[in-house]
Amino acid sequence: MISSSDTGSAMMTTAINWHGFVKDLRAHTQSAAALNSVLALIIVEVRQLGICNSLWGFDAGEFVVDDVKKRLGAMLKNVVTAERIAPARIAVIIRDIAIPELLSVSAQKIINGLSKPVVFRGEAIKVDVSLGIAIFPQHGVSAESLLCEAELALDSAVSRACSFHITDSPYADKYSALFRVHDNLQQAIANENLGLNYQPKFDLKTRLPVASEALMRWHLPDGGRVRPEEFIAVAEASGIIEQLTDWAINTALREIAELNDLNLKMGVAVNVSATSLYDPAFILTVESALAIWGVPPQLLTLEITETLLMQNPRLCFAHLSRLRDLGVKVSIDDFGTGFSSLSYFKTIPADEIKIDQSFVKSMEKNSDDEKIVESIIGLAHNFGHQVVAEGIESSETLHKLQAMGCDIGQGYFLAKPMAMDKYRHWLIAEYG
Ligand code: G
Ligand code: G
Ligand code: MN
Repeated sequence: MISSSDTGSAMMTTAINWHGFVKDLRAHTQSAAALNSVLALIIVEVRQLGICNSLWGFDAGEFVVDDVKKRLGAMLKNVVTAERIAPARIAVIIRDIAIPELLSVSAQKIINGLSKPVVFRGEAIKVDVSLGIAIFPQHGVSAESLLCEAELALDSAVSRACSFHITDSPYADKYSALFRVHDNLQQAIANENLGLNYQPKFDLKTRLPVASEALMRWHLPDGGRVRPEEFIAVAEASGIIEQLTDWAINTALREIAELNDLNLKMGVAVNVSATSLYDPAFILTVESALAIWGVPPQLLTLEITETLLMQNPRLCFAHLSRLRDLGVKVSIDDFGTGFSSLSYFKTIPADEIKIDQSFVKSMEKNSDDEKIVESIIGLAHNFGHQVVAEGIESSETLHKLQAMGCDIGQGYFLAKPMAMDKYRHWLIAEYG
């Protein structure tokens, strides 16, 4: 955030807010994906800030950066964020780009707008900037990849002594790659090349399995498998995610109904991504899938990541409440990484909190992580939520979690994800 004083002579500083910026960028790329709109990320580097510092002092350097940041925020329309992300770099997000080809005009406008010298204590300081630009979704479908592209573009501008550079090489490639993945996923659904693996979740008191988490796998014709991290973001950006979520819920319920018929009454948890939860039709999808497969709603849990929840708590909470009204359970996934505030926590419409596996995995080595796990368990219990620990990889971790009163456990030490055939045989052999 800006902390500044405008007496002109006092110190003026703009704090570096990298983490805040990345969080903002994630939120904006995700809402752009949901709205099918284009956004631009521009990184502006103030050149020769070091020289400015040594000629006029650090106050002057800070003043220049602050001034550039303010001018950037005011210069273009649709600027949603302008943050200092490094000592000499300010990143700007522009949303609703109608014609990406015109971004070179915006770049020129920025360069012109910043060419007027900054006046500091009577000195006119000339500011020289370089710009790196990347466009969502063409150049990157995640905040991280977009940042990389913009940084690379900036490096390229600096190294070629250009005032700005818009990522170009992967432009056409990535655009067509997006469509290729879209087509391939559509075929994968049609040709049944998608599958679900089931990883059991155990009651930690009885050590009996109570449910499983359905994890999507994309089987390639050459025998390879693609993990969801690699295609969910693309599926969101290319608009095929609704179909995927629909498929996952229906497949999980169909397969769970088959287990029920064998008297293996197991719940199932399905991961739901941002775009699907925001879609008002999603509630209908869930309701009709439950009816089609005749599965009691309390056997279905929907896992929503905490990060997604915090992007638009009001809308998410409203949709989650309606899902809970159907009798479906809601689980907050990867909890502890999404910075939800405690004031939200008290109103989260959830049945279950899943502690992020990063804390659980390092509990043995890191006593801070152990404290975090223990605190989350206490917090969740105080609010009447069940707690799941995922990523249990050793008996030591398991015993500690049991001693802490954690309700449910999931992890490689207990059981790995299995295809349905294997999962069914495993259930019958161990508990049938
Ligand atoms: O096994 P694993 O690599 O399967 O899962 C990686 C990530 O992908 C996890 O964060 C998980 O929540 C997510 N994931 C797995 N299956 C699905 C799915 O069906 N839909 C969505 N949206 N995410 C999934
Ligand atoms: O984000 P989500 O909680 O949905 O992620 C589940 C992911 O965690 C899946 O990729 C699953 O395969 C993985 N997973 C489950 N248990 C363990 C474990 O004990 N160790 C590790 N490394 N990964 C696990
Ligand atoms: Mn999950």
